[in-house]
Formats: sequence, C-alpha cells, structure tokens
Amino acid sequence: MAFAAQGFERVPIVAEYNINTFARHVVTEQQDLHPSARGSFCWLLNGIELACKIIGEEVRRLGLSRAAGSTGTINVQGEEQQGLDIFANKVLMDCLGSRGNVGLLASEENEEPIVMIEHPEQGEYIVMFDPLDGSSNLDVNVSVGTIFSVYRRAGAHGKALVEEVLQTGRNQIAAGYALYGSSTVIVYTTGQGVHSFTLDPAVGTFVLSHSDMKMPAAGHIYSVNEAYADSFPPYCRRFLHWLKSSDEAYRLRYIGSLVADFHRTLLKGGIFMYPPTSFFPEGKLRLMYEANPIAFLAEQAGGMATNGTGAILDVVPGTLHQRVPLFVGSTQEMTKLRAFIDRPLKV
Ligand code: FBP
Repeated sequence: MAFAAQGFERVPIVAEYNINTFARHVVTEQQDLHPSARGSFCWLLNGIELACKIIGEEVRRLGLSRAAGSTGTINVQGEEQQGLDIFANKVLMDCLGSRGNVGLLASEENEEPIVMIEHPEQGEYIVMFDPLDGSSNLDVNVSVGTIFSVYRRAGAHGKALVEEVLQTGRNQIAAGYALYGSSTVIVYTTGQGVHSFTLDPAVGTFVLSHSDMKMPAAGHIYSVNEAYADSFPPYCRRFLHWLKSSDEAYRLRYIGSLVADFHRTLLKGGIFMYPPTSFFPEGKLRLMYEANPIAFLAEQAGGMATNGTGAILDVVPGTLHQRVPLFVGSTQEMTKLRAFIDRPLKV
C-alpha cells in the first residue's frame, strides 16, 4: 500500500539535503567567473581534494600504519623524512599527475620540479605543495597539514623549467591547505574569498562549513617559538616585549605546525611569526609552498602577510626551496609590527 494511503508524509529528501560540497562549490564559482570554462581547473582542484582525503585517512590511522615513524632518509631541506612524508608526497604526485592538465609539480620533498606534461598548452598548470606540513609532530599526534599553491604556465615557451616555477605569489590562481586535526578541513581560495570545508566521514566528502571567511581585524593571541627569541632581530624582540607588556593581555599559542597555527589565526585573529633566527637567518619557512599560499589566504580573508620588508606575495623568488621570514595575521597586530619595523627604537 502506497505511503500516502498509510498517512505517512513523503519527505522531499533532495530539497532538505542541500549540501554544498567542495566539488560543487568549485564548479559553481568557476561557472560564475568563467561561463565558457571547460572544467579543467575544477578537475585539478578535485585531484587535490582526493589526495587530501587519502592522506587524511592515513594520518588518522597513523598508529596502525606501516608508514608511521621516521625512514632515516634526509630530504632536500636537510630534515629527516617521516614515512608519511613520502606517502603523502607520492599520493599528491599520483593524484595530480593523473589529471592530464598539470605540467609541473614542485614539492618540499623533491629537489627539482617534476615535469608531468612538457607542452604548456596541455600541461597548463603548475602545482607546488608541502605534502605534510608539521610532520615532525606526527608521532605525538599533533595536527599536521598539506599546503598547496597553483599557478598557470603563462608564457612558458623557451623558459627553463625553474623559471616557469619561480613566479611571485601574486600570480597564484588558487591556494589552500588541508588540516588533519580534530576534524579534517580544507580551506582554499581562488581569489574569490576564503572558504572552509569539513570532511563528513559518513558521506566521505568535504562539506562547506565556513564561507567567505574574514580574519578578525584584531586578536589577542600571538604565536611564535619564543625559544629562539634571543636571536630574533631587535624590532622583533621589541614587538614581543610590547605584546607581553600590553594592557590588551595577549596570550601565547604555538602548536609548531604552520597549518594549525595559521588556521587558529584565521579564525581567532592575532599574529603568527617565524622571524629570522641565528639558525635560520632567512627564516625557516619556505616561500613557494608555505609562505605564499598562507599569505594569499590571509590577504583574501582581510589579513596581512610580510617578510619584515614587504608583502610576502611581492617577493620575487630566487630558488624553489628558498626560505623567508613570515609574519601573518590581523591588520591591528600587523600594523603594530610595521611600526616596530619602521621605527625600531621608540614606538
Ligand atoms: P615542515 O614540517 O613542512 O618542514 O614545516 C616546518 C614546520 O614544522 C612548520 O609547520 C612549523 O611552523 C615550524 O616548522 C616549526 O618550527 P620550530 O620547531 O622551529 O618552531
């Protein structure tokens, strides 16, 4: 006997389940921006989403995973590689390499850029990534992430590979990160604001959880590894002193995973800093696949990002793995930092 006859009300499932997934959001955004687009860019971002799902699952089951622990090998950064660093790198290479539209890939784990498709017409995109940021925190179950940055291979003819890759951050057409924390989220921008999606494990898809995110104009949290404070530049030590003696009662929060520290700064405001130190006189974080994508997100969310001299996104890169000082955060704290940089002795 039909539902109606039994007095049950037929519930229109589709209408209520109006979930906005990552894939749907990307396609809708691109259709609005480029109605005649062929979907190639969406297909690329879908590849990044797939890779982050696979990596996230392996991170979740780390204690059970054969990829756990250090491999004893040293990467181009001079860092000991975790098994999951290599796993995540391979997953991204496979997921992006199989898209059919990615020409060049550059990873924190590989010395040189990798050519996937020589011809710029077919391999029209460049993707740079940090496969597993903060991986030194894996064994202690602290949040880690994957950071990505996408460029076009505009005007590639006759250019050496590395020249094609070394574009300023202003040329990014997309950037974002996945954070493998209490939940798995993807945060991304294509220059149309910053949007965050949370993985629904039951459905296995990323669902829109924050759209058009705005970094608070001020936040009473500063984030820096103070263990190195004695070797920070004078302007930075004075700024730190101001933060700690200010009536605004700043609190210190430092996780030691850039993605996790930035995600908190994006949501709660304040400032994250990795200044030059005696050990890393150029700063520790890498311009192309850490600072640039984070800076693009920060500026898109109304925040700011500098290397202490100028905007991160205007830094002209010299080498693929170059390091830069990174200061990123709310306009109030960044403006105060600027004052210390410009007039270091009396502010
Ligand atoms: P990788 O793990 O990708 O090399 O990242 C570097 C990193 O772990 C950042 O995530 C973090 O912000 C920073 O280094 C922490 O450095 P330190 O231990 O010197 O404070």
